[in-house]
Amino acid sequence: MGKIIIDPVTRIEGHLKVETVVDDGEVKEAKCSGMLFRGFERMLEGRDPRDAQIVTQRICGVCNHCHTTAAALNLDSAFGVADKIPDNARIMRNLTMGFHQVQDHILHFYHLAALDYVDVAKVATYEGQDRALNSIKAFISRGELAPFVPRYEGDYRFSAEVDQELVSHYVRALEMRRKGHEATAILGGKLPHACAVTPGGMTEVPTIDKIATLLWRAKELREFVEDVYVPDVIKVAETYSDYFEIGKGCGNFLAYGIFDLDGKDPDYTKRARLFAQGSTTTDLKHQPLDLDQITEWIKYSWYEDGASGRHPHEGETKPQPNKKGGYSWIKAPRYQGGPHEVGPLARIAVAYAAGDPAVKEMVDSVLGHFKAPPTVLFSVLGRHAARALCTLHIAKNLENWVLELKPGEPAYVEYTIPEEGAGVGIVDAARGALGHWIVIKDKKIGKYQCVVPTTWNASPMDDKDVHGPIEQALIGTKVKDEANPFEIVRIVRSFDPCIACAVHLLNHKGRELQRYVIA
Ligand code: NFE
Ligand code: MG
Repeated sequence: MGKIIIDPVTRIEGHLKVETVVDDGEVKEAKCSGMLFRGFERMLEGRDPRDAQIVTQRICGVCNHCHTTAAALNLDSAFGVADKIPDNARIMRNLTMGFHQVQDHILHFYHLAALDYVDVAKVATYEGQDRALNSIKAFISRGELAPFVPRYEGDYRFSAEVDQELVSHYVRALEMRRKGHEATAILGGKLPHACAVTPGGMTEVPTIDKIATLLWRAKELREFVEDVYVPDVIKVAETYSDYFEIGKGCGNFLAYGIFDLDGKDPDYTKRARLFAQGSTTTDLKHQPLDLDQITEWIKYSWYEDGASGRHPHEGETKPQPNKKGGYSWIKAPRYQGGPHEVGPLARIAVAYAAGDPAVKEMVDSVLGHFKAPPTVLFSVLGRHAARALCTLHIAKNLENWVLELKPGEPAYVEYTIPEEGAGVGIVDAARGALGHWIVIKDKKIGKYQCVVPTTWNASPMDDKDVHGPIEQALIGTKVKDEANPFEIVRIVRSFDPCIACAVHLLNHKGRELQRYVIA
């Protein structure tokens, strides 16, 4: 029996430690630990509610725009204007979030995850004219492989030709991400941390020149997703098909839905969205979303006991760094009392279960290609495929949304800040269900809680000692080579964890010194 401790897990956003106990080549126990304490929710208390729009975006440099959107919806609801947002603003919010998510999914596949499967070292034998590949080749010939190391060695299965093609797509993907960011900035005012999305709508207005410049970016991104990203994911899936059997997880899925198709219903759980809200399990039967079913547990988290099991509206964030038994700064959110996976796989599973014809057609076509039943979705490769399909679905809608914009029509509605009140904003961020909750007292923020995607996925055990989704996905996994635990990192990265988001200011007092151990 030995321990494999990976700390930090590289090529993710933030500082995640994964500790597994391996016996006889199998993971018997797994613990996911968020190793940073941040204090965003505490920082917000006593401030003007509108500050939440500005401050929460700074939770993360990767998915800041998801927090932008969630905060705007939250404040719209607290200010009583959730159903009064002009269509122009609804569509511009969809577009900024859509362009953002397309580039973020591209980031995850090419820049964070693909290098688990692609051997960059094989660029050493490249003989073509591609400038990017030739500069990488020059680095390799000098014995330098940064920034592609550290990495594990062994299980790389593509031919040199395919590896080289995929590395060239890694470089093209950087350019595509730039186009996605530009598009979000055109409507968002700037990026990261857009300033034009505000409660009440948008301060940016659509104009003919913006529409034209968004259209070509939308087309280029769609073509990249259709012609490069989706085929590359299929290539990985064909060559590493055993990863359809690995990393199943907890089997419960939660999605808040995203991209409002109309803004009439003030209740976001019932609003028509491009991706449906709800929950499901591996039986793919759809259940409607009920936000009252969300609780956060802290038995194993470094927070003061006493507030365990509360709904986010009643939640507290009181750090207790050396708490006995604690192993993470991440809380353990639960839905209907149980752990739930969130993210692209949950989004696709919930939409499929809800009978969304477009999602069903995409999923059935991929399953048909592999002649496989829907159960293969609940796996490492299922998550990558689901992420690619989410990207495709968004990319196919961007051009239509651009053409729905109406220059000259309003994009903003006035509001007043109530003396007392409460609000909620829910969206499916790139990495999954993201909720912001506010309680207003004396026109100031009384409480603010964010329950973010990676809090769900990388959660520690709850008060009933039930493991979180990533922990469950690791337990039972066979590890072929303990010195190169590919299985563990491939499982963890398939969830696309972001620890900056998951743990809510770095506090030097609360941070332990890390030991890097692979034993
Ligand atoms: Ni920091 Fe985030 C996304 C949010 S994940 S990346 O997507 O919300 O916890
Ligand atoms: Mg929180």
